[in-house]
Amino acid sequence: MNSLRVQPEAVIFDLDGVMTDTAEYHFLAWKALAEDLGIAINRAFNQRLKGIGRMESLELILEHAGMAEQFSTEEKEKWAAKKNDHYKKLIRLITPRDLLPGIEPFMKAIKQHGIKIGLASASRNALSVLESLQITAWFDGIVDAGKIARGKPDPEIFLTAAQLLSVRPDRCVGIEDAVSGIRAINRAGMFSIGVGDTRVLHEADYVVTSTAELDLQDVISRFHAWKT
Ligand code: B16
Ligand code: MG
Repeated sequence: MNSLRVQPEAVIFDLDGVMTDTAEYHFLAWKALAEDLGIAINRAFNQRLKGIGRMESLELILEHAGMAEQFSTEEKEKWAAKKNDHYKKLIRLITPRDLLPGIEPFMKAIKQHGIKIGLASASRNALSVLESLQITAWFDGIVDAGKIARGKPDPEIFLTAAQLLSVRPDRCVGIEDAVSGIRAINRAGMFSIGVGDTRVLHEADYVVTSTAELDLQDVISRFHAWKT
């Protein structure tokens, strides 16, 4: 029976919040920067920053406080660089033990099935994070966020990953913790898996509350059902 199942040919991962909890470090760094600017942000607001690029995140924080017009582009770049310096200090603490639960066995199973693995992270720090986690070699294709013109929810980053892997988008599974990321996967015509709160990620084809629930056989069955 199994051989009749339509199997995905690639699984494309988001990084922050899916493979490791850098989403928390991004939050802490933005929260500190926002405090410097006299702005309070909480975890609920942070949901809107997940998956969104650095400058866009700063714009959202300033808009949230009605301060969008107060700074020049130069000043905004300075604030964004300050956040990034803080974030880079926090990610120095990352070790292989910071891989989220279940990710390692899930990736090993994907490899054993001859399915390709891609990375579609909006982060320009993605390579350092992968190095710290010691998982760079697991990937068959890593998108360079610096070369992506339109951020999530635009599908560009996921479509670029599929192209790098030479796999048709409708043969790919995308995994994301952000609403913007799920929308990008859906718009790319891929099967979307959300990691997090079902109420927040309800646009995903399938949602797990934790990466520990990711099971390749289950993903293959759901992908098959989605395709047929
Ligand atoms: P950086 P992902 C995204 O990574 C984060 O979710 C988002 O919070 C961050 O602002 C963005 O990367 C840019 O990151 O400032 O390091 O370039 O979730 O797409 O892996
Ligand atoms: Mg993410």
